[in-house]
Parts: sequence; structure tokens; C-alpha cells
Amino acid sequence: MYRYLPIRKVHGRQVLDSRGNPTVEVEVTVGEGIVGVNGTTGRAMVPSGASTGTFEAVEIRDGSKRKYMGLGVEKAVSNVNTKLADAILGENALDQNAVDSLLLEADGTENKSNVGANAMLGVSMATARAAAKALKLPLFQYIGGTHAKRMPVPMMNILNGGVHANNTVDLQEFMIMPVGAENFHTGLRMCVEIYQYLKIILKEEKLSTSVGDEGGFAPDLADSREVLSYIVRAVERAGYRPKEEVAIAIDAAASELFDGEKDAYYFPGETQKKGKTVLRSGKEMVDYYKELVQEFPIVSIEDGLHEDDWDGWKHLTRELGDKIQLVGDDLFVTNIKRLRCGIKLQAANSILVKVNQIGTLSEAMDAVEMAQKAGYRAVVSHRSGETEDSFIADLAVACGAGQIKTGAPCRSDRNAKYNQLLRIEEYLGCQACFENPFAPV
Ligand code: 2PG
Ligand code: MG
Repeated sequence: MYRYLPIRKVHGRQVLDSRGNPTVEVEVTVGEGIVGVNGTTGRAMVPSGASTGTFEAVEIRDGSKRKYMGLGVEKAVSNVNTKLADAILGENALDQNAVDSLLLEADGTENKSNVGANAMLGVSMATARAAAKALKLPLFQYIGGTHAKRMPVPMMNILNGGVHANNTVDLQEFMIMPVGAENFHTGLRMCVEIYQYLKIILKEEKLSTSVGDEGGFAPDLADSREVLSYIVRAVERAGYRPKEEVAIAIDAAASELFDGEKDAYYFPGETQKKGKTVLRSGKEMVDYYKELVQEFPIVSIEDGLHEDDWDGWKHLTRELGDKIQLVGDDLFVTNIKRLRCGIKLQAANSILVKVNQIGTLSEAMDAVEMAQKAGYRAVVSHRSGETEDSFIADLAVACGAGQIKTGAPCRSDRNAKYNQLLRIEEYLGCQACFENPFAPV
């Protein structure tokens, strides 16, 4: 077996993501002998957000309006093929940390704005894939080792709003979690059935069943209470008990609603539907969530407040942190510096992990590790702009996160992850474990 598996070739290209925007794809070839004859190639594709946090690592776009409305990634691809390839050719693909450190060095900036986090991530993930393939190991086992066996509970988005849809729903994501399921495939089936029943109910009510960026339905509903009521109806219609068997999670994506001048959160859809301006202060947001948590089986709220409001987050965590999961997405941006700060302040109690927010696999794993050590939960997540690459499915099992957020069971960019998890569960057989992440230890 190998101890040294040299990186022989790094090749980037521009491909398309789920929104029809260009993104970076990278192939890394490893192994002895002549490339193309004896080498093993791993491929990875880079996702991209819409409700992007200010503190995320920088994704480089070409900006030339003549091509792809300025969203081309030719520069990032060229950085893959030159600067990043030069940095890692001949290095040991089995030493992911060292490879990622070289990528960081080649960039040399704090926020990855030199070569681009999109360029770096493609190389980082493709290296791991190539190494796993050369060792003939499933990706999750290569990354996570022999103890990787915890299947994630899906946090499945079934109703889209905010910047992911053009409806009147202001909070970005309404998700269901099959907390009462005994294994992954049953949990997935429960969620899919509820999604299909929600469609039937929306049709019956003459509401739109067209979908948003992550495949969830995007009807024009009046406010969060109405959305949550529909979801509870769909859960019951599918024959499941809300709370015991199926719980609800929300991603408010509050940074998108925050109006700095007014120092308040503006709800444009609710304003339109109700015919009067709906603004909520930080404190009112917390009170609003407290009411919703009392009325509905909500177990998790992500980005309940905006990314700069550390004091607000402390307050939110004091008020709700012992009842539900509070996930920092834009707040932490998968960055251990921001996470460390949050842990110190006791802001939030969970982190959303998005590999492209930070730019390398090793740094994303560092964030999961820091969270878990501090008693924070980790939720591995997709982006609203996705691809057919199912890397995060393996990552979720590899790091034992216990939760994955990867959209509706609609559109193959989302189902690619669920389908990969079905394969992993089958591979693990009776060793696979699936636990309600909110059950007391
Ligand atoms: C989020 C994500 C994924 P985006 O806010 O959590 O659902 O959205 O990729 O647009 O940032
Ligand atoms: Mg989010």
C-alpha cells in the first residue's frame, strides 16, 4: 500500500451549477507512473451561495459582463491550473493537511482573495477524492477513518423563501427533520412523503407548487405562521406525528432581512401581504421566535439574527439555547476564528459547515472538531447553488456531524447527496448508526 502518493496532475475547468452559473471543477491525478496510464483521478465541483455571509472566504468571479453576466470563473480556473497546481505537484496526496496548507500558502491572504476560495476548494476536494480512489476506500471512510458510521439526520428544506425564491415568504428555509426515524432511509422516505403531501395540499388550496433554488415549494404565503401550519398539515397528512416523529427547522437567513439604517429586520413579503410595514427589532425577533417555538414543533433555528450582532446572539442563546438548536451560518462562516469567538461568548450552540465558506477540506474539518469539543453541534450543508457532486454526503458521515442540510428531494443536485447517503448506509450495513441529534445523551 501507498504511504506516498504523489500528485501528478491538477486540471481545472469551468462547468455549470444548478442555477446555470459557471463554477469550478477540478481533477487531480495521483499515483506512480505515467499520467493517464497508471494514475488515479479524483474530480470535484464547487458550490456557491446566494445569501452569502460577509465574512466568507472570497469566491473569484470574472466580472466581465459580456460573458455569463460577469459570473464566469475563468480566472479561478486559471489559478487552479497555474498557481495551485505549481504549489502541490509532486506532493503527497495522502497528507491532506499538508496539501491544504500549501494551497493556503499559495494564496497568502486571510480571506483567500488572491487565488479564490472556489479555486482552492476544488483542488482540496479533488485531492481527497483521488487519494480515496487510489486506496480503494469509500470517500467517507478515507476522510473519517474506521469509526465513521454515523448517518446524518436530514434537515430537509421543503418550503423556500427569502433570496432563494420570488415569493412572499420572508424567512429563507423551512425544513423537516425525521427525528423519530430508526434509520436514514426510513427518515428520508418520511421526508419525501411529507414533501409530496405538501404539494397535494398546496394544489388543493390553489397555491403555486413551483419550486425555489433548493427545490422547496415557493407559494405566496402571508407569514411564517401560515407556512408552519401548512407544514404541520403535511406531516399529519403523511401519517406522522409532529414533534415526536418529525420536527421543524428554520433558516431565517436574517442577515438578508437586516436593515442597518433602521437597525431592524424588514419583512418585505409580510409587508406586501398585510399592507403595512413589518419591521422587527433584534429583541422583537427573539420574542417572535419564542412564540413560534411555543406554537410549533421547531427544534432548530439558523441565522435567527444577523452576522454582526454578537450581543443579540448572546441574548437569543440565553432565551432559547436550552430549548432548541441555534445554528450559526453567516455568523461563523465555517471559520474557527469566528467560532472560537462565539463559543467564548456563548453565542449559538451549533455551526453550519459549508466547505466553500472557508475554502479547504482541512479547515472545514477543523471547524467541526472545534464545535464538537465545545459541545456545539455541527450541521453539514449544501449551498443554494449546487452541483451533482455529492462530496458533502461523505463529509457528513466522515465527521459524524449527525445532521445534513441539503435541500428538497427535488432536482438531482440535491438528490445526489441523498442518494449517496443511501449508498453509504447500505455499505455500512448493520454498523450504520442513526440517532436523533436532540435526544439527551
Ligand atoms: C444557507 C444556504 C444554504 P446559500 O443560507 O444556509 O441553504 O444558502 O447557499 O444561498 O447561502
Ligand atoms: Mg443559512
